Amino acid sequence: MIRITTPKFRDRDVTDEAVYLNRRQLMGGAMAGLGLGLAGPAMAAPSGLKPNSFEEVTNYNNYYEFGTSKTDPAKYAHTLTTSPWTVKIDGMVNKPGDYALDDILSKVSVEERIYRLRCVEAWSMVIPWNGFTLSSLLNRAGVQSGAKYVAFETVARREEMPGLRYPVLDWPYVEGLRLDEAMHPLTILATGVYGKSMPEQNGAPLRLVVPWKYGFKGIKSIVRISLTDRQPPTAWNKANAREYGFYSNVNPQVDHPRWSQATERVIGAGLFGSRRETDMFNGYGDEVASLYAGMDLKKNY
Ligand SMILES: Nc1nc2c(c(=O)[nH]1)N[C@H]1C(S)=C(S)[C@@H](COP(=O)(O)O)O[C@H]1N2
Ligand SMILES: [Mo]
Repeated sequence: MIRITTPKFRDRDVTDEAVYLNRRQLMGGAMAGLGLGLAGPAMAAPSGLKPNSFEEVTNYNNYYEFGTSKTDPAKYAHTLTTSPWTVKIDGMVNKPGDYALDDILSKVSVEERIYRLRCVEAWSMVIPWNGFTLSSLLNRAGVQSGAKYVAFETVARREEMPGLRYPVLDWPYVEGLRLDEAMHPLTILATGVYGKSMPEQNGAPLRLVVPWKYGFKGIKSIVRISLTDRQPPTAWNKANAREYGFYSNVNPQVDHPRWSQATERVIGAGLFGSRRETDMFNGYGDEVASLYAGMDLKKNY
């Protein structure tokens, strides 16, 4: 189900994880009894997902600005100053400018979206995000008719991000989507997990989530969103174009040059984890396959 919360649903409303799961079950039962559900986009595709624990979601991360090990972000990302926060929206929009995060949040509705996250490294989780559709923000900024792509940029602060000392990637981290991908109702800007404001290690205060693409498309701690008519450069593609394409749709039939993408390790499933078969478009094919009709997905990886 989609649980609509107000944009101000922050720390003071913290729900303990056990209570939260319990309440979800109760709501699920109530909704089923009323014959509701399966209407909104969040209910479509993989249903009945059991979220990973808050512990797993916040202690096994990729955020290279804070180090390259999975436990570095939880250790170091708390040094990031996330308030005040502004997002520059520029390029081919009618209302360019510096948008304060509070102002952005005051005009959108924050919902819960429980999505699979499939990392290109062949592991996966299920994460209960809180967020709002990227389309709602882009519509507010007024996308001009010639715009074809959306470019995103992560904050880059050497004083606060120890990983910037190492040239692992060409900082700042940048990402991009085609405009129709950006406007798709499954594409969200996330402001939290488990009903709590976004932990720094997960990309506070605002990060992208595109559930049918590999996790690295979900750029964290966004400070700039630009509308453009040219396909924008992306951080991992610049680092290794053969291994990481612009589209990066989850696809079990297109292997990474160094490993298979046919299966994935499920984080937290048993002592040694377990494997599941990877789904085309990460299980969201009914919603998004039409975006790629006629495209050769082996070439456009
Ligand atoms: N700025 C930035 N965004 C990033 C990354 C990063 O290193 N820097 N890592 C990406 C990768 S590889 C993944 S799998 C997801 C992980 O998100 P999570 O830690 O919230 O699960 O964030 C993505 N966003
Ligand atoms: Mo990833």
